[in-house]
Amino acid sequence: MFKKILVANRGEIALRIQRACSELGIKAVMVYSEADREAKYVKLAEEAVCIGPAPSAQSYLNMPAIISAAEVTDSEAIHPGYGFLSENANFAERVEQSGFQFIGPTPESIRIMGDKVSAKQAMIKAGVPCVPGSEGELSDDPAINKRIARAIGYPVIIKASGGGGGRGMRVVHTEAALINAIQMTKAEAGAAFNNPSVYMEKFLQNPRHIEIQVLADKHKNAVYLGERDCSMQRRHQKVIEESPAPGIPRKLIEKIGERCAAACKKIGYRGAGTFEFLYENGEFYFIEMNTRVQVEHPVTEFTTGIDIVKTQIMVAAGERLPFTQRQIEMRGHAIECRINAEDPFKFTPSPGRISMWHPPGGPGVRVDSHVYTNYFVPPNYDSMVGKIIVHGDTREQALARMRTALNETVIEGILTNIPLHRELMVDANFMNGGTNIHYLEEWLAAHKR
Ligand code: MV4
Repeated sequence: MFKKILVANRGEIALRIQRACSELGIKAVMVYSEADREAKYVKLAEEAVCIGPAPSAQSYLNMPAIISAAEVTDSEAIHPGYGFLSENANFAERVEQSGFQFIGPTPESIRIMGDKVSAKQAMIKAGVPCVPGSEGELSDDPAINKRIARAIGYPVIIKASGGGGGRGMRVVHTEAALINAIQMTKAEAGAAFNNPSVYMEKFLQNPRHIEIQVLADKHKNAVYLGERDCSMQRRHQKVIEESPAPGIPRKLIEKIGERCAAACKKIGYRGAGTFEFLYENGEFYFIEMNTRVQVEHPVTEFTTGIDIVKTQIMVAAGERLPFTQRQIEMRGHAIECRINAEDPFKFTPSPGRISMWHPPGGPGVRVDSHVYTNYFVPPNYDSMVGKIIVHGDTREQALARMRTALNETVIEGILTNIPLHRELMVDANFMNGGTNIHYLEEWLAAHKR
């Protein structure tokens, strides 16, 4: 096992990784920008290295600064967390070329999944069901593209191969609009991702966003840890996640989960990963794979009892997965609310000093946050200041626990989205379960203030 790991991230996930290291008896070296000197995990750290000024481009995205920090501290491995460099294949490659273990999949796996056309091709080959669409990248031939769209049936969606997470997409409703839409998307993709490649899919009008968590080791073992429903989102930012996904038959989840685990074995995947699916009319359609730990991983940790971050570290060190698929059981229901420093209904960021931080507690309540009373939320990064995660025997109990937890929480000095969460936890449709990816935006439009 590693003796020392460098944590190349900030915020709640930096603290989460530091805690996992502590439990494993590993020293965690924390890095921080000039804006993060006061972070809790920096104060807690035995060793911390300043890697640059506040802007991410000069600190958390600064590869030479991070690799130098690993060198000067004699770290053996680098955990990238989520965001920043976590899904950058070139970073993973440079980490390994510098003699460190990258805590994540191989650069090759990251590269395949980063290109959405090659990701889809790998999944089709591995037997994972995908959205019907073009076989790979679109050509420049208008006649061929019209034929593909006709075969799929309108509406179709044009997506940039270098995009993902909602960037570089365009919905097309008629043949009259098709050729121009392809040209526009290609031009934007060339400028934004330095990759003009685009592909076409059937546009699903009212899907849910369901994802499957996987873990794999370096010995061709892979398991799935059930699903998460991440449909409650606004502008591609998830707001609430839960597991299990309400109303989806267990047999169907098991079938798709087995496919994901089998695909991991087939492509030599290792580490934690997430298969993203759209779910509509009882069918799953793969769209993308994330090759990092995700914000919402605690939901799965609650339902399976498995520590995903500890397991990431263990498999990176070459250990075998300490459980088989048969030993993994899902229990109860978990819900996560992301707590953002923002206006709860206008969504304008609200950085600043937190004059009072009083987190909730009690049975089945987990709070992952790096903040504390008198902490200053810097304006330079994502607005998420923490997550409240609850677990109960049933969805109803989890909902009741979340309402209690949100009522207990006191955060003063900044605005947060807790008032929004409190309203959603008593919303009849959310309480009923199974709302789709458009629900929150429609709800906000109907509850204007
Ligand atoms: C789609 C889709 C409908 N049909 N693909 C958006 C993010 C990216 N991961 C894929 N996305 C979508 N792909 C087809 N063929 C609708 C979306 C989509 C979406 C997906 C998941 C979560 C939120 C979303 C919000 C808007 C659109």
